[in-house]
Amino acid sequence: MATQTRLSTGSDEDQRHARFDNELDSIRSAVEERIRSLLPAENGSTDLLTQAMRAATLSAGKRMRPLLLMLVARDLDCSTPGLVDVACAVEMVHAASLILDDMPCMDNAMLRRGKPTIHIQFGEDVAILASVALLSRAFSVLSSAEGISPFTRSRLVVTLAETVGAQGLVKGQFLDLRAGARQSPDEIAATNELKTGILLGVAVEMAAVVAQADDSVTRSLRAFALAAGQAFQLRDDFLDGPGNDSAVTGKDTGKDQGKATFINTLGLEEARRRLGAHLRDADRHLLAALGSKQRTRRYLGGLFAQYQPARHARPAPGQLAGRDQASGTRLGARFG
Ligand code: GRG
Repeated sequence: MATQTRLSTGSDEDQRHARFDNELDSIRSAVEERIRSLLPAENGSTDLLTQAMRAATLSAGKRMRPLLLMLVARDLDCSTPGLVDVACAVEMVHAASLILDDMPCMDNAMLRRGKPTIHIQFGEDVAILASVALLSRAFSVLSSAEGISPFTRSRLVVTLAETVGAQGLVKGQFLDLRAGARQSPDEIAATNELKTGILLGVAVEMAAVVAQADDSVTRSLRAFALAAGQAFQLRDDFLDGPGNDSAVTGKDTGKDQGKATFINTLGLEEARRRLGAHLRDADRHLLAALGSKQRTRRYLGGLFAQYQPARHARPAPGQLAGRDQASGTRLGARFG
């Protein structure tokens, strides 16, 4: 009897992992399928604009923002069908921003998601147009999302527009490009918030708006996303560092040389410590927002379990390729 209980406890845990992995896969597939149908269909081999839009959104990204949006909504017991469209709109904005970020006048990157960047594949003119077209498609998708009231849709549109604009993502990118290599830790954190945290923040905020969550829950969710965004930007900076292989990360490395990042300014050890502190903050805010609901927390735990910056910033073989895992430990505990 005792053996049976032990065996069934072990297999329950495995089943829980498998069920969660399936849930993540099915959200990713639903989002990708929906993006495919929301974008214009390719009209022959000369239709470079459509090809570029589809390549930028449907290439092998993690879909972190749509996953966070959908998981937070499920943790808030909301399953409105239109949520997938809201998630697709956020992913389109993200893809539009990556196209521009990679261009020669910005990061001048050659490789993204294991493939040549969009301007390398299609030309700079097409890349700019594809980015603008994706951005405008994102807003049209949001303004007609199924099963969401006109009032809520207009709130979503305003929220996303303010996130992208001159006080949001665009400002973050401007600061990243032009603020210079000598910045204080607070200035670096402010740039990282605008560049990365703000789009994670809008994803969880839009889930809260659709779920009609209380203001206090929405505030905690936003604080969670901003802390997770700081952690995620640090993870991204570690991936840019020496010893990382672009064959593993799928993108160029060394792009942060001469830039004000925490690693360049404060060193690897302090950057690693901050990453752990931000993850623990994220965990605290998530607990305040969602209590015992675990989907969002498990996803974030899995994302960071796949990458732990070693003291020399080189991921162990396969560290980035692992499956999503449910982390039983406190978020950030392993980062010191
Ligand atoms: C027109 C929407 C728009 C924006 C203009 C160019 C720009 C302003 C902003 C770029 C900001 C930027 C690229 C920040 C980096 C964020 C980041 C950490 C990207 C990597 O995200 P992942 O790892 O990528 O989620 P995948 O490929 O998995 O989707």
